[in-house]
Amino acid sequence: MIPMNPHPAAPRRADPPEPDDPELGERVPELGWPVGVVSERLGIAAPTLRSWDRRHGVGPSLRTAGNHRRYTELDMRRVQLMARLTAQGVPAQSAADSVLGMDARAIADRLAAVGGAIGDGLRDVHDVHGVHDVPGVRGEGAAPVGLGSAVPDDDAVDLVEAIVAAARALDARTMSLLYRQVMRRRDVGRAWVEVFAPALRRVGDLWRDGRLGVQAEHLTSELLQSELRAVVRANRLRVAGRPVVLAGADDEQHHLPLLALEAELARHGVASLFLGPRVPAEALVSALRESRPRAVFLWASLARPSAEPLWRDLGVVDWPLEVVIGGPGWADGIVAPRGPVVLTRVEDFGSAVRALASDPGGLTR
Ligand code: B12
Repeated sequence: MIPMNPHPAAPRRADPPEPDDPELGERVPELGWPVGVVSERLGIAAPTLRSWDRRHGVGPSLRTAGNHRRYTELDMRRVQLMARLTAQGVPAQSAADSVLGMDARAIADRLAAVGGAIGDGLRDVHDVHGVHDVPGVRGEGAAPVGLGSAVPDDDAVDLVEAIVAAARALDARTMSLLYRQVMRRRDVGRAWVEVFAPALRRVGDLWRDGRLGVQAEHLTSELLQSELRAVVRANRLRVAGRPVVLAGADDEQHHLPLLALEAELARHGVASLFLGPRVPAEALVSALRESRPRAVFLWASLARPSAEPLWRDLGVVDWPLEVVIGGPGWADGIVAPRGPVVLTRVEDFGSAVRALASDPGGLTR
């Protein structure tokens, strides 16, 4: 038997979990796997494996007494995920930061989600995209932003991961390229539901858990705002008619869902009067009286006060107005003021679009 020594040298941002952690069911093989076997099993060239170990710290956690590298099963899964991320166009360092920040459970979940048991799944990524030629990532500007046709996809999970990795690395260029890749292959509604909202949730959770700085959250949302606005601009000649009003509730700084809605509505030819975040109730009511829209959408991520001034102020509305509210901040059981206001609560993006579009049939255009 070859005596094993823990590899003390390479500094790791997140140490691998204890190999015999019972929760993970992970056991160090009696003999770890040498580079050649890992290369064979995963279909990754040995020099690439050595380079990932040397430069990025993603490698074997064991060495023999003779200093030969030995990979555990967990090391292999980490490498496998790294390969998937780099195949998505994530720079190696960002991918390494991401996989080194994950525990065994998170890595297993990511791989399971993309069908990546050891020994399978890699070649399909290589075959479909080509490791160094990911469509959309490097071929910037090939298709109009946000106007791509809806094609079935199975890589949303990888894209979410790649965006989160770029956020953690504050890698603005990669993040923008990923956003464009997402929208090149999906319309903006699908992009929001399948990739952007899940990525935002992950970023928010990492921030809450102290594993990502607020600067990364800002970067993620700032760049996404640009991309969503580009969709609005690209569709500016399509929109017509009386605009619907889109606004964030008073004191509500989160407004990405409003931008995504504006973009999707624009795609369907629906004009919006976009008032942005933190719209005081009084100002909103003034805007409604001036523009007399058919519908207004209000977003709230943060919990609204129980005495919402808006419901009282809406009493002045004297034309048929549909007030659509969305976001987790709204309490249950809100009652619309008497009069011509109809209050609708929507739970998801698609319902919001349907509620706001004047011509629901147009949604299939
Ligand atoms: C980006 C972001 C920011 C950015 C906002 C930039 C911008 N222009 O919007 C910045 C950095 C400014 C920010 C600030 C803050 N943030 Co913030 N932020 C986020 C983040 C990451 C994304 C927000 C977003 O766009 N959400 C949209 C989707 C992803 O939200 P969702 O709740 O998951 O959506 C649900 C439904 O609404 C539905 N859905 C999804 N999309 C859509 C679309 C439509 C139209 C509809 C109808 C439904 C729908 O599906 C989901 C349910 O399954 C969230 C994380 C999160 N989970 O939302 C935190 C989050 C909302 N923020 C949070 C906090 C605490 C703050 C701050 C208070 C922090 C602080 N101390 O300063 C401030 C808020 C200040 C204020 N007064 O508003 C918390 C809120 C916790 C809570 N419930 O109270 C969150 C949840 C992070 C977390 N996990 O803790 N934030």
